[in-house]
Amino acid sequence: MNTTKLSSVVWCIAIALISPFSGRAQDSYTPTAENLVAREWFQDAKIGMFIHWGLYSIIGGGGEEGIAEWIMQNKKISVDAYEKLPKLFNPTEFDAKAWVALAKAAGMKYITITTKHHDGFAMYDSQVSDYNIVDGSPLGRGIFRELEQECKEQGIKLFAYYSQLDWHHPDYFPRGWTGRYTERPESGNWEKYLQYQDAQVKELATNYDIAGFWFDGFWDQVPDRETWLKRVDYRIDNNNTDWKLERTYKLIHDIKSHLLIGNNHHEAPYAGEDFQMFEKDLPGKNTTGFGTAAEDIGELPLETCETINGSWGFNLIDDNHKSLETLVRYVVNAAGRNSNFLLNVGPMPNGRIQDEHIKVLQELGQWMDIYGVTIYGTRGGPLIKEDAYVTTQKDRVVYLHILDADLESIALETPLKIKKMERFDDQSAITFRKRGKQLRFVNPHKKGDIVTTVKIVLKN
Ligand code: FHN
Repeated sequence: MNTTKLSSVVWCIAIALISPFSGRAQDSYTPTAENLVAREWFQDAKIGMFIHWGLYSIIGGGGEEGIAEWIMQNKKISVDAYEKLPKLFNPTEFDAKAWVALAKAAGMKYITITTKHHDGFAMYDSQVSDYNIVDGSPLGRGIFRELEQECKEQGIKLFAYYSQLDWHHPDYFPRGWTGRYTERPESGNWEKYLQYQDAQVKELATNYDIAGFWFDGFWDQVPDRETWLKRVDYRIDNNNTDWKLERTYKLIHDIKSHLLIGNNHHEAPYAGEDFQMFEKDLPGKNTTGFGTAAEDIGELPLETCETINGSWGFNLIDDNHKSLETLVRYVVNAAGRNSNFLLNVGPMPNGRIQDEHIKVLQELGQWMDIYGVTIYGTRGGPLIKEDAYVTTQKDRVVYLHILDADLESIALETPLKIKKMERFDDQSAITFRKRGKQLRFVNPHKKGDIVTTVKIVLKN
């Protein structure tokens, strides 16, 4: 090695040793065979139910639009005042069996639920802190355990949403850009907080039969909201805190290597993660402004999450319920972009899911009963035209989902060698012309189609 090379190697090692940003995630992560199998399952599963449920559900947004699980932050509620809520949380109508059955009826293959949201209250029987549903609420039942057992019973998987951000724990310090009105002491021990977080994560990974973790709140660690709204790379600008992701991810994978880890940090994946998520957006669209940019889409399985109305947690006045058409188009658009769709409901404080949501979920399930073949187990592509159509593919069949009913005919360029084309639902043949790479056919749209799905069978 020449001296220039040698000095640059020494320099790199020195930077690695002194840099506060070194070793943020597992530097190298090789998923195990079990983990790769789990990723395949995840990609095949395609739709899941997201559930935001916690103390905040009692307040239902306080009569204001846009507030639900963020009420502690948005209404500047102190820890002392918020701590009155557990005693009021008595959702006697909670029925794990009914929730899981509803998810199944909607065609969902997994449930992801808040085991701890930003308010810090654990929805499972945590031994690390008694700020949890079993020790703290009159209900006194571990709803996460009940869901775990019911999911097993009904054959669907369960993921644990876990907020890294914590508005309750005194050691979550330095504060990020949220949780500053909680009247906690302006001091704390960051490492102690991480130990607490990891102890809870360990409980969840060890004691529950789950499929993985859905982390959130990592993005809190910037100085202010303005910085957060700008596209920031948290690897560089994160309030001088180190989340020690490598430690948390390794802890989980050492317990059960198949557990899938995703983190809603809105950035390119970090090593140690197994799937990448997108919030209120199709992958890469970033219409929210705080989402993940197109160039940050990595190689991992993808998942996009969305609210069934406008709120994650229960909001009393939110009537902005999405229609069946909107949800079906979301499912199809996500699958066409090789992504899962995680649809959120915010159950009410009595433990029930709103009737409007039950209805549309059942309708979605009826649509999935017919069209599921074109979604489950497929991969996105190979054809896509924004707002016009997307495709999914499995083996020698491509499913073309036409989103634009007004398109009279479709002309596109593709090397695909086509044996036959037919409407998916009634198998009626579609006449097509293929000259070289040019494919042309009349849009077989029929009145009542939410999307018009065409089955394209490829030649061997
Ligand atoms: O702040 C949370 C929000 O409450 C909700 O949990 C969503 C779900 O994707 N994630 C965060 C915002 O990015």
